[in-house]
Amino acid sequence: MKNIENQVAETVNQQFYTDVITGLRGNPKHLSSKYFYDAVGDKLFQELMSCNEYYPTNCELEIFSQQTAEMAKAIMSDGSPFDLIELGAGDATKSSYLLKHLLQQKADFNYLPIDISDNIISYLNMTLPVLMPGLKVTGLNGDYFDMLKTAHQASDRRKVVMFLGSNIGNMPVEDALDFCREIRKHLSPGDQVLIGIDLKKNPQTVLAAYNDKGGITKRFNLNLLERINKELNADFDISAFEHYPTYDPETGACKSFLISTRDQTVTINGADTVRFKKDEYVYMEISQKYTVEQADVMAKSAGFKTAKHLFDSKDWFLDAIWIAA
Ligand code: AVJ
Repeated sequence: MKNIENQVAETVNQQFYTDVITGLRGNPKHLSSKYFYDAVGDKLFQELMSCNEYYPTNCELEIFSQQTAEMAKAIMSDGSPFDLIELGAGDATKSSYLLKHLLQQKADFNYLPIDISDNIISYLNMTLPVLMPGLKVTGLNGDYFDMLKTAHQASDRRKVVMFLGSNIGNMPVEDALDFCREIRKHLSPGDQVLIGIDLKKNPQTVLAAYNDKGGITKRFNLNLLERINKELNADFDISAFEHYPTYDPETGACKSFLISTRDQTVTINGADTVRFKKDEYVYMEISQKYTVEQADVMAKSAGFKTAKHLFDSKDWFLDAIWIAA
C-alpha cells in the first residue's frame, strides 16, 4: 500500500512529466519557469538575490524597510480587523517588516501565507510566532486560488492580498491581467491588493540582472535540465546548451532561452525522445517589466482602483496598493 504522501508526490511528478513532454514536443519548445524551484533552484535564487546585478529584491526590500509606516497606514485603512494574505510567501523576509510594524501599531489582523511548498508553510507556521510574539499565523499549503477561496470562506474580515517580488512578471501581460481578475473574483469591494511590479528602466540594467557575470542565472536555467535528468530519468547533456537572455525595451518582455549547441537527441523516462537541432531554442522564462501607467491600467481592467504607489529611491520597482472596486 502506498501512503498518501507518495501518492501526492507521484501526482506532482506526473504533472511535471506531462508539462515537460508537452513543452519539449511543442513548437517552439518551451519549459515552465515554475519548475525552477527545486532545492538546488531555491539555493541558486538565494545566490542570485545577493549578486550585484539582480536588483528587484533589494529594491523591494528597501520599500518594505524604509516606507513601512506609510504602507501599514494604507493597509490598516479604517482600523477594522483584516486578514493579511500573502501569495507565495517564501521565507517572508520582506513582509516581516510590515508584520512587525502592524504588531507595534496593535493592528487586529491574521497573517495567512499561502505557498505551494509544504516545507515553506510548516517553516512559517513554526518560526514566525517565535520571531514575532503575538502574531497570529495560519499558513495555507496549496494552490493560490483554492486557498484564497478557503480564506474567503473562513472569515468575513476584510482581506489584504500581497503578491510581491514581481512574481506577476513571470506571466505574459494577458495572463497577468487574467490572474489579477481572478484575484478580484475572490475579493469583495474595499478589499486590497499589495502587488510588487518591476518597472521598465535602462535596458542594460534589466538585461544585466538576467545575465549576471557570475553565471548564476545561467546555472538557474540549466538547473531545470538537471532536475529533469534527476526526477524524470532523462539524459540531457547540460554542456550542450547555452543560456540566452534577452530584453526588449519596447514591450518590456525580458525572456530567457536555452540554445542547443548541436544536433542532439535527449531521452526522457527511458522511452520518450526529443530531438534538438543545432541552434534551436527552448523558451524558459519571461520576467515582464511594466511602466507605472501600464500597472495602473492593469489594476483598472481587473476591477481595482489604484490607492497608492510606493517606489524605491531609484524608481526601479513599484509596490502598488489597489482597492477592489
Ligand atoms: C522570482 C520570478 C521574480 O523573474 O526576476 C530571477 C526569477 N529569474 N532571475 C524574476 C528570476 C531569473 C524572478 N522572480
